[in-house]
Amino acid sequence: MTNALIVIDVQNDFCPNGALAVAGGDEIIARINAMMEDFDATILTQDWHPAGHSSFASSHTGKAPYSLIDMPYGAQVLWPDHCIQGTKGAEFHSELHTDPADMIIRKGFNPAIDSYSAFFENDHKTPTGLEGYLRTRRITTLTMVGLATDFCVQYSALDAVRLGFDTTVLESACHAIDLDGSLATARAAMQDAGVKLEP
Ligand code: VGL
Ligand code: ZN
Repeated sequence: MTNALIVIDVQNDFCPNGALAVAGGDEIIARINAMMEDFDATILTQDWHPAGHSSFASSHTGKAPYSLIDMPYGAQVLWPDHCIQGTKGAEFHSELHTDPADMIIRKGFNPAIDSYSAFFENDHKTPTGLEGYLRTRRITTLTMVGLATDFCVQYSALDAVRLGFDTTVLESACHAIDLDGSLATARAAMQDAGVKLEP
């Protein structure tokens, strides 16, 4: 068994004072840093949108942040502008240890499709390349931590089990956005799909 720690989107915009701040988002960082040495590989993901991205409410006239829109690939939540390529908000939080990372995978750079999952864009078809990276490194077992539990962590974990990886979400090292009960829905979906939820 070769295991990897997948650290999802621990970026300034998802931490307090960020554009899409997750309450307590920075409180998980010390724990994540300490875990890195226990894994064969550490992989970081980075939400990385071009300005004017189609997941931004500001790109749709008359649409408010956190409302829903129908995209060709399905329903999409519209977000405040966040994690714009090259901005301070898109940088990793300064407390996150990035030197131990073997690989940093960026996602959400396609202007027309959002990408919550570290494996596939929100059309559930366009790969990010992470699957091939893990398989060629013979990594079979994944532990996921980071932000946000109910969006990028959830979608990454669901894709991971579907692809056959042994997948655990360590809930104390994640934080949720929790829009209209989305955390409870996400936990149930992950459990049903065979993701191991650990405190
Ligand atoms: C995320 C909403 C939009 C996340 C990314 O990292 O969970 N959520 N972009
Ligand atoms: Zn995003």
